Amino acid sequence: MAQERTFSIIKPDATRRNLTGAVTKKLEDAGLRVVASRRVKLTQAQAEKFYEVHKERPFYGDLVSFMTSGPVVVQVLEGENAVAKNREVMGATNPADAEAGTIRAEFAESIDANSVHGSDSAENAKLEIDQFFTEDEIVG
Ligand code: IDP
Ligand code: MG
Repeated sequence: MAQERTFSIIKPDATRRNLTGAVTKKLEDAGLRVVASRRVKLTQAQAEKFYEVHKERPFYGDLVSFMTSGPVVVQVLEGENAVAKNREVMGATNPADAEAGTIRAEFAESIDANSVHGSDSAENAKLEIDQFFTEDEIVG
């Protein structure tokens, strides 16, 4: 498969515990390249827009609060089959179900404070990347 891009967020539970490097190492060890990265504190509006697909879910309010509770690191990852590869190295949403060695198995605190976000499709990856980065900020 050709090179592909995906979007990643290192979530507030991970930045709070100083795990930015440890999480990034897992991504790099999986063959993903960080081609853009920025540490930011999401605004309420940014978090609401980013998680709009989950608006009707009961956890939406808590999710937006959590994602604005501290700094995050937004990243563009590049590599072969990057969307699927990132989902694999992230592990299942609930860390209790995540495979050993995955980011969530090793680092997540709970199903909501689960250390990382990763796009679930190439189409969503493009939309998510476009929310945070311009093309000239992505250097492959
Ligand atoms: P994903 O992050 O593995 O793609 P999604 O289903 O897209 O999982 O959910 C987005 C985020 O919402 C999760 O990463 C997690 O932080 C939070 N979340 C998902 N399900 C629950 C839940 O049942 N309770 C609380 N938070 C949840
Ligand atoms: Mg998702």
